[in-house]
Amino acid sequence: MGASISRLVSKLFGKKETKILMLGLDGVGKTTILYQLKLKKTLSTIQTVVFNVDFVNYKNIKLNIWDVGGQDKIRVLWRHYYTGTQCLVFVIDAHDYDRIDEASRELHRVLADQEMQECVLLVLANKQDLPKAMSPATVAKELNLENITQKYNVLPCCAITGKGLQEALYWISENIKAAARLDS
Ligand SMILES: Nc1nc2c(ncn2[C@@H]2O[C@H](COP(=O)(O)OP(=O)(O)OP(=O)(O)O)[C@@H](O)[C@H]2O)c(=O)[nH]1
Ligand SMILES: [Mg+2]
Repeated sequence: MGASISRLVSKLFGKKETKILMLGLDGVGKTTILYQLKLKKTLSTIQTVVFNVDFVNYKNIKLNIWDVGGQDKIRVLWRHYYTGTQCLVFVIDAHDYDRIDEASRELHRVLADQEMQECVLLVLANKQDLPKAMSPATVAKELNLENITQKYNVLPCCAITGKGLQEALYWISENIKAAARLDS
């Protein structure tokens, strides 16, 4: 009885805890996005060797964001972070035409894992400030997203200025809520 009342109270008034996993190739801007979301400013970054984790409060949701390093050699470690992920944020450098196929392969490898079948996917087409940056539609096509089973969206952003990141938080919060409603 006590436990169910406390569950009800936290459902009504408490912040929902969520796990957001942010992946992507090295240098695409994951850590810059995390700092921008958390501190609302651009900090200089160094390559992430393992991971950073921080939380952002958005509406009544506490988003625990895991930013895992994307260098080639450490991508094998990504799978250790899958458990409990409700939203995968996959970051793309939208002006890097040379590595979009590599990004697509890595993304599909992650999405095929058993532990990632229930999450939603938000692709961030970052670095929109750079010339000839790919649009979200082009990124969706290059990543071959049409046949994936996870619910997804592709949004443009610029981590340096923060443009597009509020829209990203909004989409995450709405779609994690929808997934939670389906679960209950
Ligand atoms: N022009 C531009 N540069 C950006 C943007 N976002 C990030 N960068 C730059 O891209 C470089 C790499 O950014 P990081 O945030 O360290 O990249 P990362 O994805 O965390 O890389 P790893 O930790 O190696 O996986 C830095 O020099 C950032 O300043 C952006 O929107 N526009
Ligand atoms: Mg990093």
